[in-house]
Amino acid sequence: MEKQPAKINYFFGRCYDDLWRTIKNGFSRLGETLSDEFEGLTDTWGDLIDDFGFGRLLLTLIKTAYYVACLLSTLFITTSLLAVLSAAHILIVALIMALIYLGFSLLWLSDTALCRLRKIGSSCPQCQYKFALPYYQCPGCGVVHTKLKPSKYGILKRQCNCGRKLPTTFFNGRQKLTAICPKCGYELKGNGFLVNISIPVLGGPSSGKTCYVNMAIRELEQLAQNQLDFNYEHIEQGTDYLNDNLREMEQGRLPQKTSEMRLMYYEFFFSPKKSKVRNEISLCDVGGEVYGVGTGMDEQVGYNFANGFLMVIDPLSIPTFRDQLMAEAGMDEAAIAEFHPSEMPISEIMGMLIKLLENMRNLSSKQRITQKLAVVFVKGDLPLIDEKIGETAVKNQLAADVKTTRFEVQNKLCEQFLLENDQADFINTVKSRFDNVQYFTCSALGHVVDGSAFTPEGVADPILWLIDKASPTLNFKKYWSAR
Ligand SMILES: Nc1nc2c(ncn2[C@@H]2O[C@H](COP(=O)(O)OP(=O)(O)OP(=O)(O)O)[C@@H](O)[C@H]2O)c(=O)[nH]1
Ligand SMILES: [Mg+2]
Ligand SMILES: [Zn+2]
Ligand SMILES: [Zn+2]
Repeated sequence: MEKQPAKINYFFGRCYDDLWRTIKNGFSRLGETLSDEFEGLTDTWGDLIDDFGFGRLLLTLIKTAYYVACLLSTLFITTSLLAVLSAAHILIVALIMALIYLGFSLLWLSDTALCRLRKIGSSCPQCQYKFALPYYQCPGCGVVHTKLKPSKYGILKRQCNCGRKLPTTFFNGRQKLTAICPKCGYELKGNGFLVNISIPVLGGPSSGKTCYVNMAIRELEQLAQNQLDFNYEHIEQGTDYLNDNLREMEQGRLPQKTSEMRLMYYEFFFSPKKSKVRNEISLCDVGGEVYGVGTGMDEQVGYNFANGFLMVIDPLSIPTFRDQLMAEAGMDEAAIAEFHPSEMPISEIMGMLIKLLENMRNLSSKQRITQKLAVVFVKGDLPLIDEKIGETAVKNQLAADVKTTRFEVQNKLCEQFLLENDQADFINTVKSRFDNVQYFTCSALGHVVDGSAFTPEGVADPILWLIDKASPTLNFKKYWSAR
């Protein structure tokens, strides 16, 4: 573990020094005594040689007997006693250490297991990286602790060099400290005890991503309160335009075109009221031009860390459907222009994503992408959509075949629609590369600009589906069965 700005815990450092020092002192004293006694013996005989006499000889013999007795007792009795006491000392310390290490291991294990099982982790809206343990700042001196977990610096708590005691696990409040991104130093607004679910939103320029993301978040907030018994809270990271966009859209005005060519993180907490771990949902919007060629999409690691992908499809970006609208629904160019059609072909966008993930993950062209994909037809208020793939079509099919589920019907209708409109390539690519794909139809605005407030339809479902699939603990069974 890299060096931390904290004091090493007594039992992991000084405890060994103290033990070693005590034993060393004992034996070095023993050495001194032995050498004193030996010196006494040699001195006596030295004195006798210098000044010989029978009286002195007698005294020398008595002294010799004394020193030999001393030497023998020191050598055998004291040494054994010292060895036994040292061994007892080592044993007692080892026993205490074993208990401490056991406690330490259990705590470390449960903290780590909790993180792994619940998929605890944060994502950084600035550099797009994801990590299990952020850096934490000492509230006393501001110094950053890079690995605040049970370690030699402390088991439940550690003492920062400034003297402040810091908790080292989720169980005793580590998450209340200020968390910092280990990659770029960004101060994270969520507190680290989170499950992050990040969902990049794909779609060409003017396909409807920004309208969709903002309206979907608004709808999720309402669902949280009215139907799901969830807590919703927008995280003010300063990386999104949620408040501005919603204010505009509530007045019946359109959000601005997204000029950012980097993923913009719209983040919010979205968790059952009683749950301790909070879900942090990140919907990532971006200027649609990024899905064109040579735009630096490959620098954005956020795609690699995604838990699911949401691709919006503007039906107007499919040329045959545009023709059909003109032929069958009597739309002219001016009427189509009111929907601000997207021009980028959907296969091109999907191709870009797959190529990007292959490069980032070293995948072969046969390997699959495990994250779930929601394909969402937006601008559902266009003529013909409701009867072909929208709510009316779904309800008719469900009534005709009671055995199928809503999800199956949605997939069937949308795939059929794409096939009829020469998009077999798209369907095949998606099927061959993604493990789990679900189609949806919705309308973020409900109508073209006419001065009145917009009326979104069905925008929450795709995100709920992706969250449901990505989260180990959440499921929206009740919600789906009520649909
Ligand atoms: N009628 C209708 N129009 C929509 C709907 N969603 C989007 N639009 C139109 O499509 C235009 C583009 O939508 P945006 O959400 O800005 O598109 P975007 O994908 O974010 O585009 P970029 O920011 O350029 O990548 C909007 O200005 C609307 O005119 C919808 O549900 N209904
Ligand atoms: Mg946009
Ligand atoms: Zn970062
Ligand atoms: Zn400190």
